[in-house]
Amino acid sequence: MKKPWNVGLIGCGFMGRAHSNAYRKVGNFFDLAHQPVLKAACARTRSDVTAFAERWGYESTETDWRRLIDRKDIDAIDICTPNDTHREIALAAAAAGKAILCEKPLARTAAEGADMVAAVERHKVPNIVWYNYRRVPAVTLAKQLIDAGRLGKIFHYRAVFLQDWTIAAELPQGGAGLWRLDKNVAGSGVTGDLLAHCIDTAMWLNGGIDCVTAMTETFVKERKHNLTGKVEPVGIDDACAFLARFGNGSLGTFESTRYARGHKALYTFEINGEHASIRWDLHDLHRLEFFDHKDESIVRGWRSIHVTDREMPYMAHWWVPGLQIGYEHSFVHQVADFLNGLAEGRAAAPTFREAQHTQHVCDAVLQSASSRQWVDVPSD
Ligand code: SOE
Repeated sequence: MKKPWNVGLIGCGFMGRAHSNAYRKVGNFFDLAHQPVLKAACARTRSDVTAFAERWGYESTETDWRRLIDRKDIDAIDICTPNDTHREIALAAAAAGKAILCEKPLARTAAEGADMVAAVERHKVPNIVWYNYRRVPAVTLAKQLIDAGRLGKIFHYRAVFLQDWTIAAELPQGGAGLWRLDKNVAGSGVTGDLLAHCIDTAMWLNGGIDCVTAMTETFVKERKHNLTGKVEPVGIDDACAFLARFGNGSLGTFESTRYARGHKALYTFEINGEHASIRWDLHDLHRLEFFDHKDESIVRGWRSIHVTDREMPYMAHWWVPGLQIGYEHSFVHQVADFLNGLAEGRAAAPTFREAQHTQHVCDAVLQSASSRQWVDVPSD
């Protein structure tokens, strides 16, 4: 008999849907000691949360997240709200002894993140941040190949995350759906939203980043604010490119923008090592490209590995070899790993403390862009 694990989800937007889908599916595909129960959904607007709860099968609703956290029948709080609320909700949830699953980025700044790390560690509550791309099977396979030494010494790490949805100058900032353009709410633009993913994956695959030098640009300087109705300065970075030095001696280049016409979510990375190289592309997420210099020269070349065999990460839980899975499955994998960790009394990555390293890199990137200097990344 599985143990019920009661989830209280706060925020009913895009990520609320992605996480709810994962809670619903995970028990069908993974053998777990716990079964997620969609106990309560919470959002400020009664009609929104009622419709969301009906669609996804939540047993009850709340419109005040503090009431949700006070409830004795909730084991875990899932934070899917805009970034400016993460710290306050996490601190209250930790004090109430709830497990916490927090949407990325952990916080707007490393200072906020530090309070969150301190709270979950003080109250000893299980915690994780939803950096979901780690759990795309092809990305996890890249990690296994690197850890097995197949690339040898790593020289280069190259990542981009390109979008084009904010090019129109008439697009307002702020409010539902557009809070990512409001610096007070989001904390930053592409750095915290998109590069945070690239940084998390990069440090997981290639180790810590020592220092960075960055440039940012805000192409549209003023936008109407949806909440005030006034035209206000835009504070976020629309685009950011930075160079990084990793602790292992390799060089990193990172670029992100919401102004790359034609790209909706092109996240790619390439890693070049002494013996081999690896390349991955979110638009073809079930494939890992691999070049091995040890291959015989007459057949040497980039191979495109279709990551669907049972021996490949997570794939034994899904269909038969050759049939691929997609974006939403990375969230299912995260819940499975988190619950396995819970059952075995160990943390699943990235914990708040691990995700705080990404906050430090983001802060250093933004600091470097404004000072035009190389900035060292704090190590804790
Ligand atoms: C932004 O458009 C966004 O939805 C990010 O917030 C997500 O984290 C990313 O995975 C896709 O793009």
